[in-house]
Amino acid sequence: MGSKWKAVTAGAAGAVLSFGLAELIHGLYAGVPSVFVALSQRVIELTPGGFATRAIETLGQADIPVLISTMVIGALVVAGLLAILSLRSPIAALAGVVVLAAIAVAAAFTEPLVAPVPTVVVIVGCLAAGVAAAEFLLRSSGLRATAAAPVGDGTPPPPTMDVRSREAHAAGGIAVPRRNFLLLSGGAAVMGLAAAGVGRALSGGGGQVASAPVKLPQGSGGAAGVTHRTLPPPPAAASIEVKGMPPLITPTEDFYLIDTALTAPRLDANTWKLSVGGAVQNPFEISYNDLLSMSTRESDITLSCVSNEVGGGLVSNGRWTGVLLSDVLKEAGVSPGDVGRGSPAEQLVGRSADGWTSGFKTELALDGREALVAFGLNGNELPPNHGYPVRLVVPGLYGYVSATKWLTELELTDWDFDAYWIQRTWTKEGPVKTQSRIDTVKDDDQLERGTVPIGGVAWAPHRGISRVEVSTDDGETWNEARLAAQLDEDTWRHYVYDWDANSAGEYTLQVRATDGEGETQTAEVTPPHPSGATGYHTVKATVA
Ligand SMILES: Nc1nc2c(c(=O)[nH]1)N[C@H]1C(S)=C(S)[C@@H](COP(=O)(O)O)O[C@H]1N2
Ligand SMILES: [Mo]
Repeated sequence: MGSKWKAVTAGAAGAVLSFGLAELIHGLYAGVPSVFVALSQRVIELTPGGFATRAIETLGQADIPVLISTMVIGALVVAGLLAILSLRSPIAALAGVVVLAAIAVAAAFTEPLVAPVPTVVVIVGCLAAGVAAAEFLLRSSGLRATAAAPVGDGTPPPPTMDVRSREAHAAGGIAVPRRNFLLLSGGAAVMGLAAAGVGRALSGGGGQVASAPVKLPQGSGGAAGVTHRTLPPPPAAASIEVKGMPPLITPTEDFYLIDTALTAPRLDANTWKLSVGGAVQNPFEISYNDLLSMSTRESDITLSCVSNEVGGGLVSNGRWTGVLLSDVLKEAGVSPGDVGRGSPAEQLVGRSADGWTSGFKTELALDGREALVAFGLNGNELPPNHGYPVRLVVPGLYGYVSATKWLTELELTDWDFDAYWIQRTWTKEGPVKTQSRIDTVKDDDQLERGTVPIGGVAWAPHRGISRVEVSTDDGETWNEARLAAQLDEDTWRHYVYDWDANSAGEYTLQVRATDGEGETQTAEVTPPHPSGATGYHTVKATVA
């Protein structure tokens, strides 16, 4: 092993140890953010539009492993280079570590729940531990034997040491047999990884957390006119039961997940507050309990992501509990006359605890649709990854312009402000495009001759679905599908077409939906960026 590679190994082992220790402490005390997550988070935000548009909007899905491995490799490379540098100039390497400390502190300080002093102490302490470990490894490898001797004490080496170590000792190195270098490095790395693993487990990183049923305050606090509207179970007629059909209401654990947060911010409902301000007459703050003491309602609303490909799974239907956004705005003294085009309250910006923002036309919150300041999903409190304790849900708008999770602030402002994804080149207004999906037949399915139910979901939230047609000949002819009862104009609708598949061959199946205003979805194929994918979902199957 060349001396450079030894130095890299020592540096990398030190880096793993410091990150691991930091992760462990984060697990024990949430006031110290995960430095690793904080750094990765800043990388996401600094990523320029082009890459961010494709890779990052769907971070909830496949891109996390890529990001994490890039970060890990990057950290190891930097640590290795610093270790090589330290052989020539320990001072320069130390300066490099100080810069790293500053970057880590800066990244950590932008995390939502940071406790400043402990965070600085922990970051400096963990880096010092990593540097000490790397230094120890460099000396144990004999690499420091020729360097200036920082801790030589002039005493004779113990007689059990081998020759190399004796030299190292004489030159001021410490007495560790050289052949154990790899073992020691590996040991340091394993300790670091173990610490990181324990830390992750303690902080609940990754795993879903079960959430409790929504509990509304009893007796409605005596306030006049406060109501809590709940919904009956969906009528049987609103569902079509065919194998492969998604449930009409998406179970919470299957609800799609998209956000830019590597780990869901863990907010405390007892200290949470929503501030409503900007261009409003009566800015105010409201606590979780006071929000739940307002009139509440359950609403069925289909939420979808602008990144959803035609036929994709980034769409789900939830039964949300919340307060009407229009009621909250009324509290702030906002009326429809105040929010028109060009007004200082034209845009409603939602800000989350992690600094993410969304924004849409304020008038959409006041036009009668059931836009919610939501605290419940499917009867339970919001799970952490879906925005606990409170989020926005606006029927008819893609999530990126409206559905702020971990909501802490509503700000009325003019149309000039560009929210998070607008800054990254997605369109300013995000109305959900009419879409439909074939769920009961998948690409490459081998079907048996006979009746084949071609079914799935169609959605045009807030406009509703009036018609779904299915083609089995690549769009040449279209057949009327049977629609289940519309649960709500804001939700998707089940459909099925019973296809009489009586001759063998290859078939191209397609579906298209018409919204409640009589507008049929466009056949033009466009990608998700910048305003949502269009085109007909197409499935190729064989009848045997
Ligand atoms: N704070 C925050 N809220 C957010 C996002 C985010 O990245 N951060 N992503 C939005 C996007 S793009 C979508 S599609 C929806 C997804 O909500 P879900 O994960 O609960 O399905 O959340 C929205 N709310
Ligand atoms: Mo999204």
